[in-house]
Amino acid sequence: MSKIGPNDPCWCSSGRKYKRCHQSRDLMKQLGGDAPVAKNAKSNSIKPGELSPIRTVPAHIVRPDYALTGRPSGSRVRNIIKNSDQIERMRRACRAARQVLEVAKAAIRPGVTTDAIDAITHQAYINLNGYPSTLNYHGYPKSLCTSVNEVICHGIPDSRALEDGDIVNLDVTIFLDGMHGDLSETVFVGKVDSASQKLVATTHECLMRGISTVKPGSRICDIGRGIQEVADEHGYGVVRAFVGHGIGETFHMDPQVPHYFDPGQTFELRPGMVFTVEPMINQGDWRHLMWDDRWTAVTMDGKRSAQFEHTLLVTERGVEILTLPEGEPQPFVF
Ligand code: EYL
Ligand code: CO
Ligand code: CO
Repeated sequence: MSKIGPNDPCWCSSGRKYKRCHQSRDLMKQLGGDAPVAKNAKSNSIKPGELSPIRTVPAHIVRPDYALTGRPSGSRVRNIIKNSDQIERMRRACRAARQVLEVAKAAIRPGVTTDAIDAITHQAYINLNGYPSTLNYHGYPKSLCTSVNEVICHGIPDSRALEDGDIVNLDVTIFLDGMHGDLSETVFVGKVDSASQKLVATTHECLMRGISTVKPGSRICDIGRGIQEVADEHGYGVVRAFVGHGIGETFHMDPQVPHYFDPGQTFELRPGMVFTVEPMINQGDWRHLMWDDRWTAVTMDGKRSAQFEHTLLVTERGVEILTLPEGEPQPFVF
């Protein structure tokens, strides 16, 4: 077989240039699967696996602007206050995102590869008439993120089989009715050690404490203050490099939502704003390393990290969580 050049079409038939698709993974394989490994990483640390070919989306599914090019068009959204039509479409997108996440969760067990989770999830988006928002977003190659153990976020589904005792964050975003809906949960694979159980439970508590501050007149920094208070009680690190984000017609827009306390973030919340809160909480140090794939963020010390994410609407009376499970009551109504 002749060697593929960086500008040749990728072998996976994605139609993208090799250098923009599988080249970095293939190189890593040749070099022995080397990923930057944390100082204290255990021998069972997560390593990059093989990627399956890019999955296709049927022609009748309405796509976001970046689906072909990988680049969001950059047409800035002028108004971050959503009207009642936009809010109704956000509710539908977020309800669908929740349904997709539940499908992904139901497939989790030891021995299943994260790529198999991607395949199942990809079909679930399509069945709901939605587009998987991560697919080709800045060139991201898959339909959800699967972040295992010390992977903080943006783990790419690959050939690695989930193992008994793993924790895995499943991060789902759907584009439906012209809106993106974004949520994630960290789940257990088989029987998980008590330290990991505590990390995951506390990370969920961090998310809910942050959300509890959201109401008209409160400030963006109140969210991070709440999250940081809970994490500090347990000696956990709050990741600073990745933040929550405004969401709607575009996947990521203003405002940015830090998960740590930054008193300079005085932006005031108003009814009609929609954004995510998605704290990443580390057992140890808050700092991260990036794998050579330029997507996967791991903890610097090799200890585990957990994350939960909801999409929220600021209402006159407080906050409406748009990505709650069907039938679960809103926890913060005033
Ligand atoms: C793709 C793009 C660098 C996601 C989120 C997938 C990853 C690394 C560039 C934020 C940013 C999900 O909001 C997010 N998750 O909740 N990029 C994301 N990608 C990607
Ligand atoms: Co997400
Ligand atoms: Co998000």
